[in-house]
Amino acid sequence: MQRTLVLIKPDAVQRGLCGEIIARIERRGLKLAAMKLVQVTPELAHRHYGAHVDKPFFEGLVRFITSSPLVAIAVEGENAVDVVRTTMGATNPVEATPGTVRGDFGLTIGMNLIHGSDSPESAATELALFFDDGEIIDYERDIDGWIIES
Ligand code: IDP
Ligand code: MG
Repeated sequence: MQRTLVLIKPDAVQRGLCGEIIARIERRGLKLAAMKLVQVTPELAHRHYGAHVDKPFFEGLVRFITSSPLVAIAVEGENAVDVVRTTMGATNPVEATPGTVRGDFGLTIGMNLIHGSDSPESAATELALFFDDGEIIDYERDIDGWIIES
């Protein structure tokens, strides 16, 4: 079992796509373990996207991610990190496969709708930025016996 951080980015919130994106995550069989609307501060943006600080797009990325609220979700399930990444599609929507979030709703790389952690290690770091321990809820779903082979 893994947990990963999903961010429904400001462009998707503004476009009214939260329900659509959450539905895709749920239909995949993944479980919501925590969820909240967050107005990201420049400080949080710098911590979350610290790996990109030297990239030419960094300043624009921080401006975008702090421009309007986003939805932060702790997503749980078997191989959650990779399953979320394939559900998202490639970083650049031009290259994202139709059927993925970015491939169905995105057009430009700067507004690509969704974030998902890229490894279990970054998931742990990123989840800690957005959620306190007590906010991530451990609970059982009866349906899981029909989603996950025992
Ligand atoms: P990812 O979101 O698919 O993991 P990363 O390479 O980690 O992609 O980049 C983080 C975010 O930075 C991207 O989702 C995108 O919003 C933005 N970004 C990445 N590359 C570019 C670029 O070349 N121009 C503008 N924004 C970019
Ligand atoms: Mg990334």
